[in-house]
Amino acid sequence: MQIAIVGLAGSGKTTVFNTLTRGHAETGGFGGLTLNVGVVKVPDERLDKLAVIFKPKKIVQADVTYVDLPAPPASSEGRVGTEELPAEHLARLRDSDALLHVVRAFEDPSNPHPHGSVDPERDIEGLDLEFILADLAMVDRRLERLGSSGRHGTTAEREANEREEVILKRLKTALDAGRPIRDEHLDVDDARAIRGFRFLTEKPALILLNIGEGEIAGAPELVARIAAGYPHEHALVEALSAKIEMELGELDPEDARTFMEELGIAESGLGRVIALSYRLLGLISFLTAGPDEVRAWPIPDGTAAVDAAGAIHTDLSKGFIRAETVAYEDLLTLGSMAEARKAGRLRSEGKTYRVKDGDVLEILFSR
Ligand SMILES: Nc1nc2c(ncn2[C@@H]2O[C@H](COP(=O)(O)OP(=O)(O)OP(=O)(O)O)[C@@H](O)[C@H]2O)c(=O)[nH]1
Ligand SMILES: [Mg+2]
Repeated sequence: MQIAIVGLAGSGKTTVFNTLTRGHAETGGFGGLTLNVGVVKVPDERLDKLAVIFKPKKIVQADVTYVDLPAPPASSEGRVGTEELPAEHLARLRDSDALLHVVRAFEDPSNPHPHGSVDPERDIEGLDLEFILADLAMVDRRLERLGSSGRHGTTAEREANEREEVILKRLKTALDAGRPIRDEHLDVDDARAIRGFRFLTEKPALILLNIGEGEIAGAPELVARIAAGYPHEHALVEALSAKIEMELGELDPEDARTFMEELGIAESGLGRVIALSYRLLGLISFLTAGPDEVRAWPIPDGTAAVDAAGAIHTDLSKGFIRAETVAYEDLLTLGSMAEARKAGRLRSEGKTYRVKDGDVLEILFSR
């Protein structure tokens, strides 16, 4: 799973990246073109609790990759233009599963906003428009090609082309009206037909308002206001003081606690953002537990047991017999798989069983 950190120049993308990855990438680059990549372990206290029971050799958390993309340079017309992004960056962006859109909400007279004022709504709209234009350019190019060469080929090819044309025209109407593709409620077949384009406005987005340290108390109100004005599908709004979180991450836990008390912060925003990005991607975790390892496996919500087995290894999916399943809470209360079985809480589930978050699975398979 990969999440792209996007946003206007100087909004705090690299600061957020450092916070999430506990990294030390250079901030304040102002239009520098460095791309940062980091892997973040998803905190999951269930793993620690299971480890007490199973005493495994290791604990493996689920992970998410974050890519910090530099803001696109201003185009000749003064817009930020995705077309000006280096090809490698654009490919990274398209290959991401979701967007973490960092928006400047902090005031800092010593570091003026490039547009002269701090205005989160304007900035959100600005970047959204860029992404809409980038998708629209792809749709137009493809429609043009389909118009000229799409009439050739076998019957099956022509039919597929016609079908694609219908979907793309629908997307064009939406994009022309300023609507992101994720608002279109495409059915499964249509979504599959356009998957190869990796449209930017189809990706789920987490709008992260980067607030100043003096604005933490007002954060819920700000989030509510921005969310009310952003009624889009697969979009969440959250606030974080990136600079503070980055500084917190550099302190040892005791000092961090004192610092948080001084600032009146109840909990660190870091875990919240990681958990939110997980939710945004529609991911859940199933767990495996044994003497070797206790581990969380990320899968899309709705995954069938046979496919969940495949996330561990393709052999497990090919030779799938059944999944011995117990809910994490039951396992924790009862203390072992054997006790769970005695208590009738261990279920044998077949291929099509829809795996739930926190299911502890043992896959039985034949080679
Ligand atoms: N006062 C204040 N400054 C911040 C905050 N977050 C980031 N900054 C500062 O804003 C400047 C830009 O932050 P970066 O994280 O480099 O922003 P960026 O979006 O990565 O910038 P580019 O990569 O150049 O587009 C740096 O000087 C940061 O220290 C904040 O919450 N409060
Ligand atoms: Mg940066």
